[in-house]
Amino acid sequence: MKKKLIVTRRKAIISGLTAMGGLLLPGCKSKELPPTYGNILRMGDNLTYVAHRALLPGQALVKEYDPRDISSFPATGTFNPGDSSWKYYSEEWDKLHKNDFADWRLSVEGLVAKPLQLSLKDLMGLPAQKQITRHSCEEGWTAIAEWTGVRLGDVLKAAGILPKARFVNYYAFDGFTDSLDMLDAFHPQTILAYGMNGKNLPVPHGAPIRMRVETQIGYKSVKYLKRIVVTDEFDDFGENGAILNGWAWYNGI
Ligand SMILES: Nc1nc2c(c(=O)[nH]1)N[C@H]1C(S)=C(S)[C@@H](COP(=O)(O)O)O[C@H]1N2
Ligand SMILES: [Mo]
Repeated sequence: MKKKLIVTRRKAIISGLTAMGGLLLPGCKSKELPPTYGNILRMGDNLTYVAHRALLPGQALVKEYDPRDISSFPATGTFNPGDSSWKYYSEEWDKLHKNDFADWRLSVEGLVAKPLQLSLKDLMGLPAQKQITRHSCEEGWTAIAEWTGVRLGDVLKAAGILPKARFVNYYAFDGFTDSLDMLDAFHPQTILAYGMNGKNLPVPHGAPIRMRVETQIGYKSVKYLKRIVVTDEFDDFGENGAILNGWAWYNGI
């Protein structure tokens, strides 16, 4: 009897999902579903993505905090790409670091009218934005910090993204790679951060520049940025990406 109930319930869930898919699909352009749609193991991602996109206005802001809420902030994952005993050691980053990142450039390329090579000075010359937000790591901890940077959207506008563009891929010196759809890339709180709590971004937290994606879980905020590529095609980035490491591509908070 109990078993039957479970079966029935599962059927209900499945038909619920199908109904929801049916409801959403007819008028649904592919951009209203995550690129991981169709993978049965990733059904949960589809629901989070669709629910967030349907229920929240695209540009809803995340909560910002008071300076007195700023907390201690552990560094995780890679915390020094210049450590040659580390498996993600980057000689390139190490050299740039030793010269105070004077030669560091952020490459913005792909489906853009004008590819850019931005120095730290170039980025700091764009309108700056400060925000005190909570970071949530998939491992269960959270921390609050003040970030200073430029809107990713401003950089993309400066490069002139082409109409076909659908994703913004970003690559780090330690191999970390991820992507955002256009809604999150142009979210007003998605910034390229060069400052943390009023100081230059410290090495453990991603110097010289990290992504801050305040609308999603911590691992989307990739540190040690090197390259941004605008594209019209989803890439899971193999073992450098979230999916193969068991994480969701979309993980809205
Ligand atoms: N390049 C790079 N970015 C990264 C990581 C990493 O290991 N390398 N770890 C991610 C994870 S899982 C989290 S929770 C945050 C941690 O940021 P923090 O080290 O500033 O606390 O960075 C994210 N970005
Ligand atoms: Mo994390």
